[in-house]
Parts: sequence; C-alpha cells; structure tokens
Amino acid sequence: MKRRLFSRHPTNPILTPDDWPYPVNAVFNPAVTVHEGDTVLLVRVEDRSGISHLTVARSADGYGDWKIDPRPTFLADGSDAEVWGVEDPRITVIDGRFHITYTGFSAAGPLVCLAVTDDFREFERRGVIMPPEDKDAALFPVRFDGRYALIHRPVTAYPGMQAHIWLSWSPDLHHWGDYQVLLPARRGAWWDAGKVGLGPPPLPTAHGWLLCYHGVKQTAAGALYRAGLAMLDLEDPRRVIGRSRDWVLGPEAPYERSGDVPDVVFPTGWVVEEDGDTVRMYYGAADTCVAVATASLGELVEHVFATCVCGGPHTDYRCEDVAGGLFGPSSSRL
Ligand code: BMA
Repeated sequence: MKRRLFSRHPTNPILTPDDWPYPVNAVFNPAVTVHEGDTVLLVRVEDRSGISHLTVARSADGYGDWKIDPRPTFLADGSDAEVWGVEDPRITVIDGRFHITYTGFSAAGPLVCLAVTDDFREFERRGVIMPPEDKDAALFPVRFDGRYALIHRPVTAYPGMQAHIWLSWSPDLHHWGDYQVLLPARRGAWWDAGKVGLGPPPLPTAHGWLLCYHGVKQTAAGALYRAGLAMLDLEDPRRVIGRSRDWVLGPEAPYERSGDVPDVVFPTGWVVEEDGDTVRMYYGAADTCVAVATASLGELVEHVFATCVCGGPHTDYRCEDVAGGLFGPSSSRL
C-alpha cells in the first residue's frame, strides 16, 4: 500500500479528558502556535454542562509533557454572542500578536469572534466579526494591499444551498466586505460534498497558500469528517490554483472512529518545524481528544497539484470557475 502523506504520532491521542486538571467531558479542536519556544495549544474544552471554553496546554516538543492551565484560560464572556460558550479557535500571528478567531455560540447560532493576546493570559476581545451562522474562520498572517483577509464558512437556510468556504476583506479587522465563495463544497458522492470548512490558518509556501480543510459526507450511519488540501495564489488569494482530489486524512484510528461524535478528524492548527519541511498538524478526534500527525510540506505541496482534478475527466469542479463574484462559480456546475 502506498505510504500515507500524514503519519499519526505513536503516542496519539496526545491529550484526553483524563489529562485535564479539572473535570471535563471532552478536549478537542485546538488552535496552535509557538510562544516563547513552546508549542501552545488553545484547546476547546467541553465541560460537563455541554458548554465549551478554551484552555492553554504547552509543551516543549509539541508531543508530550503538557503543562495545562489549572483553570479555564478563556471563558465565554456572558454576552449574547457567547451565550452557549466558545469553540474551535484558530490562531494567526499578525504583526507579532496572536489573533484568535473562534466560534461564539449565540442564541441565533454560531458566529465568528476575534480576540487578541500577547501572552495567553490577558485577552483583548474585539467582538463579533461575522454574524450567524458562520464558523471555521482564520485570518491570513499578512495584509494584501493593506487589507486583512479572512477565510470563513457561513451557512444560509436557503433550500439546497451547500456550506461553502468564503473569503472576506477588511481595512481594520472590524468592517468586512467584498465577500466571495472561495472553495465550494463539491456535490453528489464526493467526500467533501455538502459541507466544507477551513482547518488550520492558511500556510505560506513558495508555491502558494496551502489550505487544509474538512469535508463532510453524509451517510446512512451519520456524517464522516475528513480533511483535504487546496492551494491559493500567493499574491491573490482569491484564486484557487489547486485542490486535492482525495482526502489526505480520514478517521481510521480507534480514537478517531469512536468518541462523542464518531468518525471525525477535525484539523485546526499546524506548525512547521525548524527544518522548514516537517509539518505537525493538530486535530480533534471524534470530538473527544486531541491528536497530532506529521507530514512533509514539500510532499503536501506536490500532492495538491499532482492530484488536482481541475479539468479532469471525473469531476464537475474546476479551479478556474471559482475566482471572483459574490457567489463565485455558477452553482449549476458545482
Ligand atoms: C462541526 C463543528 C466542530 C465539530 C464537528 C464534528 O460542525 O461543530 O466543532 O468537531 O462539527 O462534530
């Protein structure tokens, strides 16, 4: 059998509810960054009321010996936007500051909030940046012509409308506009038909912005959450220049196949090691625990172009269709 692109770490799952210093139900979907030489995970923790908060876990090597904050690090603020907790953060470093986009669970549904920190102790809340329903948001680490760019995943109640990945722009991280579909869900039997959402924040490479995203396939047994890759033009991230045909990580290990929500891998953060090639990707497994898998960045980039099905014989999806317009591609083709 061909070697997999991602290798699961032998000590997976690296964090479980049993590791927590206080009683919790589940620990999953962590944001990740590097702070003072440590790998820092901002982990979504679901307590035993069902409400989630975020807690920091630090490790020198990113695999073990985790130092977990003894109490919740970032709790819902009691506002209407976070009435049922905070979930699924992503971290992007902009101008040396950690920008955390996370889901606020409001009474009107999930929405996107922003908070900024320098030390993971004090957090500056910047409030709601995308109204409900919206989630799976992450910022780019750079500005394009002076503007910030955000990838996110709104959902509308319009009949038959799928949940696509969108791109939006802001001069100040507060006012947003120029919305467009960036990466549409595919259709029919595809692994990423129906619903897609960004995983970790976009990763700059010499060949473009590498994206890892989750795709959801509905089956008679429930939803299957898997992860695939896409590539955006480095200068103009509105242009999708590659998209993997197949998923690159799917639920296989026992801790991915069973848990609170079976058959879920949900990547939310990645770090490139000092060799410039080894990628450590962190993900929630079965909405219960945290796992990590490594890959070669060079191989991921090669894969996304080599398996891109744009214009190929077995697809109804073409990268070129995606650029521009409020709704991007013509929906009849997707
Ligand atoms: C998504 C999000 C994630 C969760 C996933 C699988 O919609 O809510 O938090 O991990 O479903 O249940």
